[in-house]
Amino acid sequence: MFDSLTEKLEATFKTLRGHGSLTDENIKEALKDIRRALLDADVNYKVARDFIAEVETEAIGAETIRSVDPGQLIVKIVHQKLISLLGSQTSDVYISEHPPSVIMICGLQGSGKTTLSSKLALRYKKKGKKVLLVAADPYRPAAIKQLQTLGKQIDVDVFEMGQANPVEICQKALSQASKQFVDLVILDTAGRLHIDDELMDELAEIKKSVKPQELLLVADAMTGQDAVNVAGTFHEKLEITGVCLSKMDGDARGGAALSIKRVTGCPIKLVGVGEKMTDLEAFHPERVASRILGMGDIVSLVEKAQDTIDVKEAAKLEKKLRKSQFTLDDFYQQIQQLKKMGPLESLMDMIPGAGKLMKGATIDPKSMVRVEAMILSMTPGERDKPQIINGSRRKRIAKGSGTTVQDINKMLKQFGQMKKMLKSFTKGGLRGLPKGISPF
Ligand SMILES: Nc1nc2c(ncn2[C@@H]2O[C@H](COP(=O)(O)OP(=O)(O)OP(=O)(O)O)[C@@H](O)[C@H]2O)c(=O)[nH]1
Ligand SMILES: [Mg+2]
Repeated sequence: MFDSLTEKLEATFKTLRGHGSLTDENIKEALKDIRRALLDADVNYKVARDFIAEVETEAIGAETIRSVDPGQLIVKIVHQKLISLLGSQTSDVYISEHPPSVIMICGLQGSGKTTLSSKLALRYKKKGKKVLLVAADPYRPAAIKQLQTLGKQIDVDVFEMGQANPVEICQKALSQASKQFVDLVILDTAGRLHIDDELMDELAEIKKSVKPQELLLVADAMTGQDAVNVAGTFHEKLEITGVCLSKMDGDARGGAALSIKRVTGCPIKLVGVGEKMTDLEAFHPERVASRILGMGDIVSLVEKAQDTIDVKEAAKLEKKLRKSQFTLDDFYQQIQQLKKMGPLESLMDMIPGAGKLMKGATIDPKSMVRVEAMILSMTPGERDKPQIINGSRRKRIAKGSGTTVQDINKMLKQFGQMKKMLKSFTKGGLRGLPKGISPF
């Protein structure tokens, strides 16, 4: 989502690098460009103005350090200031040591509350917690059904009392949770189209009665500065403990993420990056700042890989790679693992420099599907020893996979090249990566 901002900042830094040293003039020029880039990304104008003033003060103060590359120096300052703008430290969701811990989810209609409640439930279920989801939206009958469907999908219990009073629902849910030794209760409350007194009063009453450890607001990142205003009002009225930005996978420009902490004082704790139950990320200011500046975010990438890749399978694969026994079957398994990690474009942003490298070279999911179909149309023997795939076999595979013989030729050639490349990788190029992570 920060693509355009990243691109503009990179262009600014490149121009600066062209100069031998920093002067007041080239600093001013660069700052003007950075300010414009922030505003284009829909950052609150006061936030952008203060940001620029802070960078300017430091850059002018640092001007005397002549030995440093001027471009580098500004990048360093902007990086630090971005981290502070995004909230400095990672604020994780707080879970009480005395169960049940209560997380109350609130926000406007359609912001993503029910989705986020379920994603959170899955997150803590994976950590071994017993979770109870509570349908505290009695106004829309379909709301209960939606939560039940998601609960079933992730195998988490859902508490509901139909159209009863929401305060009562939450109280009853809590007493049931205590009896059943639930570790974490997540309250999915009702949303309204606009912020109104009725909504606020109801939420305040629930808060007073169940005393949640966390009161999280879900704000739609796509709404930009509106999300910031909503967060401000909710914080003022309810003292929320954190903001979760949903729909960060959309084409939002990043302004909400870059403004919320500074404008409202409330930290961003989580981000929703898709509709799937696993599309939830913790918000790490430093990593996001690095991503914005095109420095990549290897830590998140490795974490994501560790989370999704079957470590045992990966270790087996590594062994095969060393012995150069990588087959088309293994290739197929790798494609499946990759698909689990999410869209390739989002992974590319995390690799330093890859964003720039991949620019324009779109990764076509359709071609991945084609490769899958080709491999699936082969016999086990062919997958094991691609060298036996002669002309007539190629024809058969092309027919079976709805492709052409040329496509098969191309794929086999690429596979051969990849195998060669992987072999050279395993000969020492992989040391920097943690054990069990393959080079994909
Ligand atoms: N792409 C994307 N879609 C999301 C994300 N979070 C939620 N959605 C979608 O947004 C829509 C609304 O989400 P809900 O979770 O139902 O929102 P809600 O706040 O509970 O809505 P109400 O209960 O009607 O107030 C659904 O179609 C979700 O799939 C996200 O992070 N990314
Ligand atoms: Mg809902």
